[in-house]
Amino acid sequence: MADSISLPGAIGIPEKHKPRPLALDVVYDWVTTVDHKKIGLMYISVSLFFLLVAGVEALLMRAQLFYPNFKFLPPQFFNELFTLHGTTMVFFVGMPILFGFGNYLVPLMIGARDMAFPRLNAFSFWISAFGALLMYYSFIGGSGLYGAGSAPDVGWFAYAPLTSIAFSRGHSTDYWTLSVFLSGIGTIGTSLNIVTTVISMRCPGMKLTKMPLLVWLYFVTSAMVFIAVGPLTAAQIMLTLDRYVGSHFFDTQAGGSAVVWMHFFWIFGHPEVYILVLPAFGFANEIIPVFSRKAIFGYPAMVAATVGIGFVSMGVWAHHMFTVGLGAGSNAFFVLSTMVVAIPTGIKIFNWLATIWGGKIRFATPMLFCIAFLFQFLIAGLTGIMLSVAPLDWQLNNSYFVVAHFHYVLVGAILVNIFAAFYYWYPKVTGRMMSETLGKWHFWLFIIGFHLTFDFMHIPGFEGMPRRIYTYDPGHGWTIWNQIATIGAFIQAIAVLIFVYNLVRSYFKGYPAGNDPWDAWTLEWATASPPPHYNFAEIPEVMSRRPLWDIKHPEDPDWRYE
Ligand code: HEM
Ligand SMILES: [Cu+2]
Repeated sequence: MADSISLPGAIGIPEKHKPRPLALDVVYDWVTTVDHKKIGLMYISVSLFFLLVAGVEALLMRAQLFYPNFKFLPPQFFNELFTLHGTTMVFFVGMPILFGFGNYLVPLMIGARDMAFPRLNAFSFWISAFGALLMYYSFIGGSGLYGAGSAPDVGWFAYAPLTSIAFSRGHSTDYWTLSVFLSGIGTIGTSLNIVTTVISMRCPGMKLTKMPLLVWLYFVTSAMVFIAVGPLTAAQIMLTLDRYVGSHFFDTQAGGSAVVWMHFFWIFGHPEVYILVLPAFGFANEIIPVFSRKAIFGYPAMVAATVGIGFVSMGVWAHHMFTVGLGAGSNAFFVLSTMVVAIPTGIKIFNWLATIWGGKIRFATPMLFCIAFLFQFLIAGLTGIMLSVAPLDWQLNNSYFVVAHFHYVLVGAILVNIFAAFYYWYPKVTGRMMSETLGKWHFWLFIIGFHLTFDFMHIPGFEGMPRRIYTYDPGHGWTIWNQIATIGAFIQAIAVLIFVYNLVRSYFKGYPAGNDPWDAWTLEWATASPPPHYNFAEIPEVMSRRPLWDIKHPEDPDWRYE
């Protein structure tokens, strides 16, 4: 373990001499903190909790789908489950966990002491957390927990007229609208913080062309949030006006249009999947080089591809609406624009492979997850291209082929790289290593479970199984594929429990990590583990994209070649 580099001034009062804070002091400290590291960890902890909640929802749905005509769950509750599962996983797991990592890492990686707006940072976290709580309060806020509770039941994209006051009685839809609206405000606040921090708080020498790629990914992601979240927020305000003030924005019977809601939602919804996947790409950009012992291949192309994806992904949204009847002209445009996304994405996959090629690979758990990500993201991309062919999408739209495709991206690429990030940066956050043995169990069980759940799911999709059905007849030949998928889902659940156990156990019993257990090259590894609250006693100065490489290899520094 290379534990050699720590910048001057990292010395403080030895822990053992500090008086033990009272529990209340600790709670007060976390509740009132404006420290980006603590706020990042709170984002990550709350999201992990909701990952387990949404995971249980997924298991309940999979159990219901194990047998044809199974009566394990009532249909109304199934509608609530997929609505909550989808909404929670996207808005209260994916976004906050990725912004949690961004909050923790971006200031450290650019050599700053904190985010540009610490109080806004705290506000953004608490309003997002409140949004998540409000969403689940809906279960008890209405008429009881089981059966017709008032949990939202309109699906995660809440199409009109399902959400109209005529169809959606009570406040179930309002809980969806308000909690997603609040999480949107939090996300915009955090994005504003990240963009301002990246522009104005980089340490001396860190030009934009010398920033770690992960920081670039968060920069572009945050800029996309500004553009994408606005339309969703506006549509939610219009929906609430339709429900309570009698306007008719989405009311097709009164001069409005249900299709307009779809445009507004997917103008947000498609960039949203890139807002989720770009930070996950960023994790791969940091982990793959360190475990291949080679600098990333094609840094400038990686930056250009990221910006390219940011732009193009804003112009593909109607590929979710090929069956709405927008007309051949616009369908053709959105077929082409969707296919164009494959170019910058392909560049990224090529550059990751070129980085691994000829490298001295260390198959530690973070790298294993990144290798699985590479393979699974490629498959997810290919089924995405299939669905971008409008005539084929007319057959597969809203089928289980689509459910398999987006889970291949959300689980196979994003969640898998989030796991990689945990194993990679946990030593920095806690000062202890996660268990590699438990890590390997987590990895192999999760990957086997994942492929059992989502590979075979494409088949009933091809055979016409619609999404969101709570049961099906035995005669379709879908039973075996659903049973394999359900078994896979439970295997994934066991893997996630091993992961949670590893997180908790390692906090108390993990090997001491030191400052730089992976012999890495970016600035966060130059601080102590965990970093002091002020991050750096003296703001560092960098000369290349791998500042720690330069310090460790003065005989052959990177700045000579950049
Ligand atoms: C890890 C294991 C997971 C399993 C077994 C699982 C299972 C399911 C099931 C059974 C459905 C309902 C399908 C239907 O009835 O149409 C569903 C829908 C969905 N899932 Fe997952 N899921 C998992 C992870 C995730 C993750 C990590 C995300 C996002 C980050 C996610 C996002 C969604 C979304 C957006 C929907 C659509 C909900 C809707 O139709 O409104 N899932 N999932
Ligand atoms: Cu899309």
